[in-house]
Parts: sequence; structure tokens; C-alpha cells
Amino acid sequence: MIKSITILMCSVATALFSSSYAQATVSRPDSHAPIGVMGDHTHAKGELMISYRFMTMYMDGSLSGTDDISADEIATTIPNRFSGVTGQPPTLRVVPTDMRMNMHMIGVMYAPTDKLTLMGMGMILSNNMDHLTYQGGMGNTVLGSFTTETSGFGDLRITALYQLTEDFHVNLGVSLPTGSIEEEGQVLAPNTMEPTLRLPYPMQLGSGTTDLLPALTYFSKGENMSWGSQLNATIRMDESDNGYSLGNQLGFTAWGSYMIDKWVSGSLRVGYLTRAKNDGTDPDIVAPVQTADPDFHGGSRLDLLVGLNLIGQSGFVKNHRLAFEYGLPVLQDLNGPQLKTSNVLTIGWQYAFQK
Ligand SMILES: [Cu+2]
Repeated sequence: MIKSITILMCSVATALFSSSYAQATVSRPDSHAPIGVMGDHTHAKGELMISYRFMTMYMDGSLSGTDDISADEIATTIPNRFSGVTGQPPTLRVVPTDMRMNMHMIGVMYAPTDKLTLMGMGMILSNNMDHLTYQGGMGNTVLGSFTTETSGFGDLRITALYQLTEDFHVNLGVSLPTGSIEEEGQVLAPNTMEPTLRLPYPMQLGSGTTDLLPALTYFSKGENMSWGSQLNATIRMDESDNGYSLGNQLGFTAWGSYMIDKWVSGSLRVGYLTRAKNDGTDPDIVAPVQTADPDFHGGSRLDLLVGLNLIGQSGFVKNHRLAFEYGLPVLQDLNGPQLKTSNVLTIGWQYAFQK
């Protein structure tokens, strides 16, 4: 029994990694965009690709427009939109100080024809946010701090990529609301109580809406360089079950990659993202905190990113890709007060083979 399992595993491994089964030639490292770009490439007929990405984003401190705003300033000057509700203070009294967002993304791509590639992506997210709570209804005495955490499945994305010309393809995707929008957590209220409440929008795992994800991608290459750009959007098609929708989003990115050796390329990229405020509110999200206010969402951000793409040349790692990309925002203009992005890191593994 063990012997036959061993033989089976060896033949599977041989089939997966031997050159007769996998592609005869090795792709260029820069034939994929930097790993932070989604839906950047298509595949040849019959090719299947599996991928895993880990993306981590850190946010630290708040901005109002382009200006920094301190926790004390938020707690004493920014009006609480729920102040008319019993027990709600006139200003925001709970201030997020930083947030860590981790995403694990599993992707599959398959090309039924040379023109058409289909892509599916599922994700698991975890969010962690630290807060300060100010005592009572006014003043700048800090009562204490607390952390909220959420984790689970996010939204599921299905996209069709259609090759228009050698250098251009269009993406038409849909994001399905599989991620929870009813995550709860224990908070520290200004009145010293510690209730468990539905957490504000940035801590939820999904958008709650069916979203359309159109994009237009340009990708071209020379002898040892490649370059491309993508214009993409996220359009909310409906309202979530809890009566709101997150803002529509528009993104533009452009990159250039240089092939340092046949197994490694380096990249530079700019990424611009602009998002509208939320539309409507969840009646169960009522708290004196900026994240509960739909007007304190959205804004725009320009990132500068550096990346590295590696591709295995022979043996076990042949045609396996490993990529890294690290980005820092250079401009942020947020509907705030809102936490500002401090840095973004993406690490990915991709493997394509002929089915
Ligand atoms: Cu692919």
C-alpha cells in the first residue's frame, strides 16, 4: 500500500515538474505584472494557473483631507453624527489609532481559448484595529484602549479576461457578497461599559453588495523590459441587506519591469485609487467613532511601489513564480478623519501549466 502511494506520488511529482509535461520553455519573469496588480495577464489556450497571494496593509494615524489630525483633536472637535441618539456624546469619543489588514488570496486561471481567460479568486481576511476611548462626553482624558479583531472568508471574485489585441485585454469581473458584514466585537465605551456591538464598516469582511469589476489592461514588452498599465473600477450594483453600500472605486496603475537576469526582474509602479463615501448606514452601526460615519470613508491615494519577480528555471521550481511588492503612499487625501495607509506588502506564488 505504502509502496503504491509512493509510486503514485512520484509519478504525480514527475508529471508536474518534468519538462515534457510542463511547458517546454520557461516564461520571462517580467511577463507578469508586479504581484500587486490583478488580472494583468491572460493565458494561452488550455493553460491553467494556480496562485496564492498574501497582502498585508498597515494604517497608522488619521488624516482629514491631506492634514494629520491627532486623537485628542478628533475627540474634542469632530461632531458625532449620532449625537441626537440617547446616550451619544456630541463629539467622537472613540478614536482608531492603527489597523492591520491581512488578506490571503487563492486564485485559479484557465484559458478555454487563446482569446478568453477565466479567473476565480477567493480570500480569507483578518483585521485588527486599536482604539483609544475618551472619558465621558467632553475633555481629553483618555479612559483606556481596546482592540477589535475580525477574520473569515471575504468576497468571491469571478472575472473573464478577453484579449482585444496582442497588447490589450478587457476584464469583466463580478464580486459576490460572500464575506460577512455582521462581525461583532467588544468595545470600551466612553461611559466605561464594555458592550459587544456590530463593528464599523472597515472591520467587516465583505462589501455586502454585488460589485462589477471592469478593467482595461495594456501590457507590452521589449528585449529585456516590459511595461503596462491598467484602468479599473469597482461599481456597487445594489445595496447590502443592511441598507448601505460602500463607495464606488476607480483605480489606475502603470508599471515598468526590467529583466535583470532570465530568472529575475525588478519593477517600479505607481498606483492611484479613488473611492467615494459610503452610501447609507447600517442601523446597527451607531457609535461615536469615525469608522461608523459613512462620510468618513473614501478619498484618494497615490502609491509608489517596488517589486521583484522570480521564476524557477529547472527541476522542481521550473516555471514556479515567486514575487514581492512593497509600496508606500506618496499622496493621500481622505474624507476624514480616517486612518491613513502607512505601507502595503504583497507576496505571491504562481504556477501555470498546460492542462
Ligand atoms: Cu495567470
